[in-house]
Amino acid sequence: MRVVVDGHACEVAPGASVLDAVRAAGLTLPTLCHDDRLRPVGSCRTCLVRVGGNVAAACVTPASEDTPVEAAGEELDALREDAVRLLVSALPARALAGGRSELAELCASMGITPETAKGAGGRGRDESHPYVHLDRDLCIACGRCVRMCADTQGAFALTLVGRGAETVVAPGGGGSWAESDCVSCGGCVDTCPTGAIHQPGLPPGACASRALPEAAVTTRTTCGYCAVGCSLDVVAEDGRVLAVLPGRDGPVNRGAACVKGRFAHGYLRADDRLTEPLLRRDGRLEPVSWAQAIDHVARGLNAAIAAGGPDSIAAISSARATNEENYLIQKFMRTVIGTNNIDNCSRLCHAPSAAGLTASFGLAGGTDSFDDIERADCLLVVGANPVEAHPVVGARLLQRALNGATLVVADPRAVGLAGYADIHLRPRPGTNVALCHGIAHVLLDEGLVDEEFLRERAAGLAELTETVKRYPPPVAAEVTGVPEADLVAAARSYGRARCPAIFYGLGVTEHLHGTDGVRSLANLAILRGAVGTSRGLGVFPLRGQNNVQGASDMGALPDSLPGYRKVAEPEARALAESVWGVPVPDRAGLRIPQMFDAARAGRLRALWIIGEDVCSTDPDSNRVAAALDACPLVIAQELFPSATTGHADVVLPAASWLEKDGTFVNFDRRFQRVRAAARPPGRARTDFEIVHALAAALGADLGCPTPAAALDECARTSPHFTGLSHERLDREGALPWPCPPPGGDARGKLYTDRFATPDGRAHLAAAPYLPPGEQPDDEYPLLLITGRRLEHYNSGSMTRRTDDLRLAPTDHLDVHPDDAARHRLADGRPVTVESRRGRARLTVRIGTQTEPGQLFCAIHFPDSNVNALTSDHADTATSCPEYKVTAVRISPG
Ligand SMILES: Nc1nc2c(c(=O)[nH]1)N[C@H]1C(S)=C(S)[C@@H](COP(=O)(O)OP(=O)(O)OC[C@H]3O[C@@H](n4cnc5c(=O)[nH]c(N)nc54)[C@H](O)[C@@H]3O)O[C@H]1N2
Ligand SMILES: Nc1nc2c(c(=O)[nH]1)N[C@H]1C(S)=C(S)[C@@H](COP(=O)(O)OP(=O)(O)OC[C@H]3O[C@@H](n4cnc5c(=O)[nH]c(N)nc54)[C@H](O)[C@@H]3O)O[C@H]1N2
Ligand SMILES: [Mo]
Repeated sequence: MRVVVDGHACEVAPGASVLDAVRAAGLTLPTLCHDDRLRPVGSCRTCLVRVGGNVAAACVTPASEDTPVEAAGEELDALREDAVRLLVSALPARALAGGRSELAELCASMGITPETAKGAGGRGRDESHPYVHLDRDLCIACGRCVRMCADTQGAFALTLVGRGAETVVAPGGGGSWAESDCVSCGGCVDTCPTGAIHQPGLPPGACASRALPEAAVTTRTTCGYCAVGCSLDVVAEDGRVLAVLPGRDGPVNRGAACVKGRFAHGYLRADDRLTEPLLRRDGRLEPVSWAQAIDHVARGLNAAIAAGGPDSIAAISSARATNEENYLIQKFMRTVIGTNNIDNCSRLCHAPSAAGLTASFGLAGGTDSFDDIERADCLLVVGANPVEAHPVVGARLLQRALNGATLVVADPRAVGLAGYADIHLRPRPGTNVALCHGIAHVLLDEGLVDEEFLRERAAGLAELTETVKRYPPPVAAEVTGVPEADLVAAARSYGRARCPAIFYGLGVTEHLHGTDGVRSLANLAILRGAVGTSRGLGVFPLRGQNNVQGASDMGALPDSLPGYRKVAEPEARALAESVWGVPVPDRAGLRIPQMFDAARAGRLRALWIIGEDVCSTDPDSNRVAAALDACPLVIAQELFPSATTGHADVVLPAASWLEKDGTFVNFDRRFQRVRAAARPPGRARTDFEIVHALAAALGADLGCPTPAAALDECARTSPHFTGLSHERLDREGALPWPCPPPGGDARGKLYTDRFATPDGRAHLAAAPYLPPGEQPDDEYPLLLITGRRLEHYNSGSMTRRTDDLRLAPTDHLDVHPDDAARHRLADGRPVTVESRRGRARLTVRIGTQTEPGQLFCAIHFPDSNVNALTSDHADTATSCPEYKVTAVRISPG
């Protein structure tokens, strides 16, 4: 569309505002209530222009071909200046004193001096929240924070109160900010133009992006908490982090962040951070030099090899560490030690996704790019709570739902997105396969399937049809506890959508039949032809840790080399051997639970645990501790003392994600750069440096002197990664795998031509529903679900060492009021939870998020001992623990 601005024609997109047109003409207009990320409201009157002769706010006026715009000129300048003067005159002097806010800059550009600010103030502050402070006197009621909170985050925690000049932002509900529904994403802090809402540590009247010291250095990196893969700009001075700002151009987060990525970096300088190697002597861990520690480990490993061979050594690599570190660790185990005993935390998490998605589609990752989410008109979210566990994705999904997409949530608990769902299915934990088969039954029965796709591109329809005959809605309803009508309605929503998308999490994978759960969910996408086509967005596993996808991609798995090439296959080994120059052992190694079995049986002589607190987070933790105690040499590579370091013989202090260089792979298979923004404390070293040091002590040279060199080498070990390098990622930003060389097509959306299975087809899976490993009975009558809460992360080792602890100070057991009454539990009081294996202590929280007979707690406070309860039942295909189903009993005290 052509719009004339001050006599010059300029080109803008249809639907553009006059503000867009003025900017397209190369002019700037002052704006205060406007933020490009938000819907415009035109309340501050600082962007006044003439449109067809009439004065109008440019941000809310649609541009038109027929109506010329006047933007320049003394009269308009004066009008705009008056609007700003009027706003400023009501503010106290400190509003402009620092000169480091959007408002202060605007005033300076207009020649409005600080003396203009003559307001009396006195409206007070709210400093109840650890990360977000409010100085009410500086609020100009522009409403940006309110819109940010509602329209991008979907938290609806803020509102404007008062009338006229007295209008001011306030947390909804009338209480303090800390008591409000604020999810601490920092969106309001980022958009506030006056610094009324500001970050503690920065002066009121200062915007974080403007108020940081001149000497501060900003480093672009990728968040190291969950696998969303938010781009963050980390501002540090003298190697210490001052602030973390979400990258507006971040490919996944687009300027958003969550409480952890945005604010929870205080752990970096926690008093008890490990800063030097420790060696156990006479039962106590004592500081030693790196040389002593590495020498001790090297001699221990040599002794283990001498006594039990290479397979008596095992390593757990870290899904928190970079790709390059994981690559190097698996290379060390395979080439220096000579064993495939290497695994990573994916075992506890999304191993069933890797297995299930590979079997159904061919590759061990999500099928599509999250960039396409705006196209989805039906979201099926199964066993995932992204509002808390992947908040930036959760917020985007919620906005899609608020903007018209149908939302179907399958989760036993009423949390997060379930509150906004068109249909909320509450299956009994462990019954997903029956639920999916019930839905598939309806799809087939009602002809809501893509016949042509099934004929041309899928396999296994006859077998699946036979299986799902046994799951008509009444049967599926009986097994799952989901009302028949809801199940049918969910099937019709998914079946009739133009572009449906499936998101799922641990509520699908962490079960006795987790891989079947993944596959029965994938069936739905195949039946609809909603994968590998423009008619759907396939299946997104909401993978967990920052680099759990990458750790597996890099081959930190007992049966797979980099790129999921199987150690058992001669061609796969031959390729790795040609790059590494040494033979690769051909027998699959031990999975994590098998490592513990071997240790308890006296067959494991050394276990190297890198960045996983196995004694807190692996199931049946009393037996895990027994395994470590039975193993002659346990090395724990950690940031902090933990339950696991308590059983270690050597503790090596590691650098964290803010202190190192490399890449992570996020939940939709994107490689993104990680860059050091801070210095590791004391003598802590990166995992990369530690592996090299250990290899050198054993007389080996792993090559790959730098992380960049490690990724270059990795690119030669698998066709999935040939086009990847730090240099290219630095230039082009995020890149998904499979990633061919530059010029090739690195696409987020997979399988548009063919599936990556041997026959090129998508494979339907016909396994029947089988019950969970553990069921409530008379002795243990309640079913405990375990999972996550927003403020803390996994073992909590990092978030408990930040002010997140003020937001969520304790661990709760969610109990339905009926169960609380039956078991004489009072809200806020201690409760003992017992299973067949152990005992945990938590604090009761009575509410209706859980169904009667079901309990929920998180895993973030190891002292509560939650994993003493969980069992060693595990996914029959991948050994992923059945964390979501534990039979327990409860008693007060
Ligand atoms: N704040 C925060 N974010 C995190 C983490 C964290 O610790 N804290 N951890 C990260 C990691 S490692 C991971 S893997 C992800 C996990 O992210 P999610 O998978 O979203 O997390 P969970 O809370 O473990 O489980 C998801 C949901 O599954 C439901 N569920 C349990 N059993 C069943 C079932 O049988 N069927 C269905 N349909 N649902 C069921 C639970 O009620 C729960 O709401 O989060 C990542 N992000
Ligand atoms: N009951 C129950 N248990 C569960 C789950 C559940 O839902 N229920 N979920 C499971 C899942 S999905 C997961 S992923 C696991 C997570 O379990 P863990 O992997 O044990 O938990 P994290 O807290 O993510 O990180 C482990 C350790 O790594 C350290 N660390 C962080 N960054 C680095 C680094 O760069 N280098 C090194 N060397 N160390 C680092 C941290 O200090 C922390 O102690 O828990 C599992 N346990
Ligand atoms: Mo996880």
